[in-house]
Amino acid sequence: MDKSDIIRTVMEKEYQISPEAVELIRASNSPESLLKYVLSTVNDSVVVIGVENIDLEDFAAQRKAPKPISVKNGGHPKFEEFTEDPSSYEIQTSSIKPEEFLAGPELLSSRSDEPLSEPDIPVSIPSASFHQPVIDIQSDTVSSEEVSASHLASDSLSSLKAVPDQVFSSSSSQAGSLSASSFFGHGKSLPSSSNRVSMADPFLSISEKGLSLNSRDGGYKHYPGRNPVTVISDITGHSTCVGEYMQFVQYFRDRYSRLSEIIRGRINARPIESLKKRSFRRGGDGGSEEISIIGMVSDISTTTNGHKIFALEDPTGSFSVLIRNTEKELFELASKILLDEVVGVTGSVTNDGNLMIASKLIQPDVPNCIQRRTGSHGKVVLISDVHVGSSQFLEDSWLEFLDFLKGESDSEAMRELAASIRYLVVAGDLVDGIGIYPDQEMELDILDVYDQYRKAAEYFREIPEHIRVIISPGNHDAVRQAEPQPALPERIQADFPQNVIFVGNPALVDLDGVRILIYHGRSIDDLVASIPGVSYQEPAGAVLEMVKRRHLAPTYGSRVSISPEKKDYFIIDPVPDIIHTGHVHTLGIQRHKNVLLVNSGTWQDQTEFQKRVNLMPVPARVPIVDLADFDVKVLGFD
Ligand code: D5M
Ligand code: FE
Ligand code: ZN
Repeated sequence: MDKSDIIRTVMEKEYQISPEAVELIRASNSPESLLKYVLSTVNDSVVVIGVENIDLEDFAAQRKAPKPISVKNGGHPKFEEFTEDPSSYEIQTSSIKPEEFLAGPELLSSRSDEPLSEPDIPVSIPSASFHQPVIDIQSDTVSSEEVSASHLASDSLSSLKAVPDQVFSSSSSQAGSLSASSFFGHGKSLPSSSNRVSMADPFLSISEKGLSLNSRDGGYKHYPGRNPVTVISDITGHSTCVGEYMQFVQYFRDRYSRLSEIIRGRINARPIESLKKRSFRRGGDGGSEEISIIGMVSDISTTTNGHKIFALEDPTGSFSVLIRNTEKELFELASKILLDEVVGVTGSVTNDGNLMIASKLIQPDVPNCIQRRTGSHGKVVLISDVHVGSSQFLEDSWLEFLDFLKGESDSEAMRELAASIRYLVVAGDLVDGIGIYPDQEMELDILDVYDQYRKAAEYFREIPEHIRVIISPGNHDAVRQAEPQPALPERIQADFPQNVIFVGNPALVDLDGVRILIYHGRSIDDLVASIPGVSYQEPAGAVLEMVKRRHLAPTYGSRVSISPEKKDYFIIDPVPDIIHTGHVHTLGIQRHKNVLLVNSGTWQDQTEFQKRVNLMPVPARVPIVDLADFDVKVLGFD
C-alpha cells in the first residue's frame, strides 16, 4: 500500500490525513490493517488524522484479541425508540427476517472491497423494524384545510422501515442511487448517506465574540459594532445528527412540510391518499374535475411515446402524474424537474383512478412581490475558493487584492471604492486542504492543512480591521464533509483576527439589514449534470434553479452528502436579498425577482483535473455589491 492508496482510502471515508500519519501507516508491518483500524477508531471530532490519532499499542492488542461482532437489541424491532408520539402508530413486531437486517452490512461492504466482519474491527448490527401508521382521515371529502400540513407531516407517514445504522456508513454514491422520497415509506429502497453523517457537530464551541439572542433556532448570534452581523441560520453548535433512520424521516418531513407550505399558499392541494377515494369527478364522469396535490418527486420515467411520468409522494401516499409532450411549455418545465424536489401539480385523474394528467406544475420559487430590503449603505465584497496552499494559488493577484482592501491601489477611484467596503464574505474553500481529491498532494505547496490555515490567517491579518470578514467553509476546508458543515474549529479560528466571524455552510446572515445566504455550492456539480441548459460557464443559472426549488441541494445523495438534521438547513426561507455561492471557480451574476445571485470565482489557476475536464476557471475577479441599491461591480486583479 503506497502513499496515494492511503490518502485515497482516507479520502473515501471523508477524512483528511497529515503527511506524518501517512508515513507512519505506510511504514508499518501491515499498513492495510493499521489503516482500517485507524479509520474504525477515529473519533468524530477528528477531521485531519494525525499521528496522535494512531494508537499503535491498542492496534497490536486488538490484533491479538479479536472482538466478537455485537448485535444490538438481539436483532429485535426497536421502534419503541421512536419518541415522537408512538401512539399514533401501530407497531408490527413480527415481520422481520434476519436476512432483512443483514442486508445493511452487505451494502457497506460494497464500499471498501474488504469483508466487513473482519474480527479485529468491531461491527454493530442494530435491529431492523417496520411499522404501519394509522392514517386518520375520516371522510372522502377531506380538504387541505382540514388536514393541515403539520398534521400530514407529523402524523401520517404511511409506512416506515428502519435499517441497520451501519447502512448510514455507506458511500454517498450509494445514497445517490436511492431515492430520498422513500422516507415517506412507500415500500422502496432504503436510504443511506455519507460515512460522516454519523457524527454530531464536533465543534460546539463558537467564538465568544458574538452575543446570542433568543430565537426559534436556539439563538441568533449577533455581532454588534459599526458593521454589525446577525447570524440567522447556521448549523454550528446545533447538529443533532447521529445518522439514525428516524433522523432521515424527520429531515424529509421538515423538507416536505416547509416546502409544501410555501406551495400551499398558491394552490388548494389535497392529500394524495384522498385521490384514491371518489370524492371528485374523474375523467369520463361527465367532465373531470381539476384537483391539486403537492408531493416529493420519488421517480421520473419516460413512456414509450415520450411523455413523462413522475411518482409523487406525500406523507399519506404516492401517485403517478403524466406530463404529455404535446403540452410544450409544461413538458419543458417537466424536463427540468429533479428527483426529491417538492412540486405542486394540478390536473385531472383518469377514470380508473390510477393516473393524474397534469395541466400545471408549480415550484415553490420566490413570490413575484418579494420586496428588496433597503436602507443599508456601503459595500460587501464576495469571494470564494481561495485555495491557500495549492501550487495553483495565485498569490500575486491575491496580494494585489489585499492591497486594494488596504486602500493602497494606484487609482483614486479604487481607493475610494475600498473605503466604502464594510464586509467581505468568503463562501468556502479558504484553503486547498489535503486528501480531498486523488493525487491532490502533487499540486500542493503547503502539505499541512494547519499550515495552510496559518498562512491564510496571515493574509487576513492584513485586511483593515474595520472590514468585517465572514468565513464559511467548503469541501476543501477542515470540517466534516457532510453538509450542513459547521464553522471551522476553534483551533483554526484562534489564528485569525477579531474582525473575522466564522459561520457554517450554508449560513444565512444579516449584514446591517441585508440578508445574504452563503452556500459553498457543491450541489452545483449535480445541477449542471442533471438540468439541461445549466452549465459551469454560467453558475448563477444553477443558483436560479435552486431558488425555483427554494432549496440549495434539491436531489438527495449524489455529490453532496447531506447530514439529516432535524431542520433542513438547505431550504431557502426566508428569501434572502443575496445568495452567494462559489465552488465551481467561475463567475456568475444574475437577478431573479429582486434576489441577487452571485457565484464568485476563485484565486486558484486551472488544476490538472480541471484541465482534463476542460473546466476553465475565472480567477482573481471580485464582485462588489452596493448594499443600498444592489448594484454589482466586478474588479479584476490579474
Ligand atoms: O471544485 C472546483 C470544481 O472542480 C468543482 O466543479 C468540482 C470540480 N473538481 C475539481 N477537482 C475534482 C476532482 N478531482 N474530482 C471531481 N471534481 C473535481 P473544488 O471544490 O474547488 O475542488
Ligand atoms: Fe474550490
Ligand atoms: Zn469547492
